Amino acid sequence: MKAEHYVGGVFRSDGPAFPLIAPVDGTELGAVPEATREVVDDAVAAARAALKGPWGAMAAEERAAALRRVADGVQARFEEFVDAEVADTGRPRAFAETVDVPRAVGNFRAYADLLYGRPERAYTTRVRGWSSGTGEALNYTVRRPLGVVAVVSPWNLPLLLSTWKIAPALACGNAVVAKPSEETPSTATLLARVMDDAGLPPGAFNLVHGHGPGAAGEFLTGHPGVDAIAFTGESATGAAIMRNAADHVTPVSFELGGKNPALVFADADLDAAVDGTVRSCFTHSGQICLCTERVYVERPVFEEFVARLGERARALDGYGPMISAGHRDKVLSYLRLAREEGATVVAGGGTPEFGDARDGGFHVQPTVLTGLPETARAVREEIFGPVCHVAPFDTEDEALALANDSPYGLAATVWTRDLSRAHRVAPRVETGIVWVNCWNLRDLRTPFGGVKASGIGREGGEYSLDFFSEPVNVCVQI
Ligand code: NAD
Ligand code: 6OD
Repeated sequence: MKAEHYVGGVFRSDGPAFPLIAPVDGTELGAVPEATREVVDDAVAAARAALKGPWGAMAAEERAAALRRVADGVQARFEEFVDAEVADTGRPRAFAETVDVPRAVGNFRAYADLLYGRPERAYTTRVRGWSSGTGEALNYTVRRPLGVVAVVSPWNLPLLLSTWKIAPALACGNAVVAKPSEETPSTATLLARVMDDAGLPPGAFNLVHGHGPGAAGEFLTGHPGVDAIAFTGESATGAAIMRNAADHVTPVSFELGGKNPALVFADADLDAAVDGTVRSCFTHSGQICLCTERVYVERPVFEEFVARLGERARALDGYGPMISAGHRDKVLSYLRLAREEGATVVAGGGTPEFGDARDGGFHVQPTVLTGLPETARAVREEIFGPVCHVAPFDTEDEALALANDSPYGLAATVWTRDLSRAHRVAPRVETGIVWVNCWNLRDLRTPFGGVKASGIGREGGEYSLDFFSEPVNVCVQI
């Protein structure tokens, strides 16, 4: 798969190239063009021109039809998308087949559905005598696109997370300039092909490749021609983008890092809690922002839970590599640190040996730690790998205090069979998402996002439309 920029309806690969490395075995997959400031300028200008042309004039129902053609186009090239995502990320093929690509199709369909039947999302409010002496007035609200939207996305769920923003941004009538992660450019390039085939007017969707700091990501998010930024990635990157965006007071929607807790109460269905925690800690080798890294278990079942989780972690195979050598080294550095800080390694703790080509890749063993104080860096900082720390608690209040003692607040999981406890505990966990007796069960209409250092704003269903459009009130005196 050859990565290319897509600017104003034209594919191009200008700019210096950098190598794309396969995380599964360290081999070179190809070269990626690094967008210069000029390429980014062209993309923003093309997006602006699209807003003034046929794309800007398109009715909402025509946009919905275009999104459906994009969904159909991704579906038609399903296997190519799966191949590209598997090559770039090293993830298991089944994951790309059941999550990444179907969800991308689902993202375009969900926002096409949301537009259908209410072309301009006009809510009409009739107000009588709303200001003394002025009499009766009719107020109604129309939704206007924000303009040029920059979508900057990470490597962990490349297609899913970029389309999660691109679809609603286009649905609302914005023009998009997307910059995928430098580690995972391939499905974005395929998506540009699909947009082209679907007949989106030139400039409605643009794609630039490249790195973040001092490069394409920074050029784009600091660009005076960008009207809004939708970003998913690390909290520190969010802070850098916010500083860059501040000069132009550009609005941001941020989905950032986490250090997600799971609370396992002694009354939980322990089989389900162990199964769920294996999934929540180790899916995609912990490289999903919603993955659990801190597990708190009520003391009567602590020993049994740790033993069972450790056994399951040791038996895991094929959850995929870390995205890069650099990220593998970062995860391993946390394992070293955890040992120095006094951790007991219940399972994993290093790199696996396969005896085949995968030994050239960036793998880390699924790892279960215990015995660290809550102040340990491995307990406080996001590792973003297949590593969890398990600690005991004695009371519900203590469990909540432990869960909430974090700079992050993205997602939590509560395992209990006590219905009252579930409803009592869930709203008190300081995260944007709380799952009860499940993990990562997603309905695309629900609000998605984090509190504290885990993000700003919510996406999903109407919440995305609220970010990607501007309500304008019209008041007519009768
Ligand atoms: P990252 O922040 O390093 O990079 C994300 C994107 O930002 C990439 O496209 C990168 O090129 C770009 N970027 C980097 N520095 C930039 C800068 N200064 N200006 C503009 N763009 C810049 O994140 P990552 O390593 O790709 O992804 C992993 C992180 O993302 C983890 O922290 C994870 O928790 C987080 N994440 C959060 C969510 C969520 O929904 N909250 C989802 C997925 C990932
Ligand atoms: O499922 C989603 O919509 C979503 N935004 C998932 C994010 C996962 C983070 O890695």
